[in-house]
Amino acid sequence: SKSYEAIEVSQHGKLGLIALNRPKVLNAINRSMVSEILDTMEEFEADSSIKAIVLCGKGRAFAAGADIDEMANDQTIDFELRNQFKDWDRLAMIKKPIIGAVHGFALGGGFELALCCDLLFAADNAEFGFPEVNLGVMPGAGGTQRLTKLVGKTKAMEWLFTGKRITAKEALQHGIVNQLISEELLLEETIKAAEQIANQAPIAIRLIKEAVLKAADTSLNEGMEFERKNFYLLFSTEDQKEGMKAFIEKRKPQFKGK
Ligand code: CO8
Repeated sequence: SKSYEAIEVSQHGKLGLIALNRPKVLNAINRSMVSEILDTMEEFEADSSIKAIVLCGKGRAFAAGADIDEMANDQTIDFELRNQFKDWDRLAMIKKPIIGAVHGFALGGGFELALCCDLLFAADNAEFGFPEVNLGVMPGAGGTQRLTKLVGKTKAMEWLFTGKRITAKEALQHGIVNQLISEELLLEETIKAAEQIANQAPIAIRLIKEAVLKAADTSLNEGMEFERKNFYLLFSTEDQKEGMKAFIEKRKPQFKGK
């Protein structure tokens, strides 16, 4: 298997697992970490044995943000020439479901990465936040947009202006996370939930993800048209025939992802 600098990669049945792995710096996200994550996700995307992706952090945090050491001396034009966020755009193109498991800190770029997950499970000790303002900057990988779409202007503005941390409980109340789990059980329970999704009809899951993400980006009418086309499209899958036949025959469906 390949070796990585900043992540650990494994396969668990139908799941592809990515663990952020710079525990000494609380998984501070440097540029090579982002490109390793995306290279791996694209490999998972191309691997038909993998149906869902789990993202977690090693050590005591999910990720405490972008690597400040790497970024401290950057100039405006460095970002422009490097096209710094192209890997984050690749992340938005991943069609398989991404399930995040957050424990400890998910700050700055770490929070942005968490917000890119389709489902998010959090340990009771998870803390989210955008402390960029304390560094004289602001989020750059979607934070102002995704947080605002998710929780609305009022809380987004407050959290982004103050940099204050959002507790796991608050994150649950505001719909940032799906469920809280004790830290010891977090990964195990996240894997169980991901396995359930991995056992659903893969093309249905894929088109659901696409349609839900579309909702954040489009008017209701356009979104409905998009949904409808995806709904029609599923009737050319074998899994639709199998799913409905199994219901009628009162048995469990055997989905093939075709
Ligand atoms: N970058 C680099 N190193 C870090 C980072 C980071 N973001 N966070 C923690 N570390 C390092 C610390 O420097 C420390 O290293 P060392 O042991 O060598 O001194 C080690 O990790 C452990 O951290 P602490 O000793 O500070 O641990 P504490 O438990 O005392 O504190 C905190 C934990 C509160 C999380 C604290 O480490 C902290 O405030 N970290 C910085 C948080 C932050 O400001 N994050 C936002 C960064 S800016 C950002 O994310 C912009 C996003 C833009 C786009 C995204 C691109 C990826």
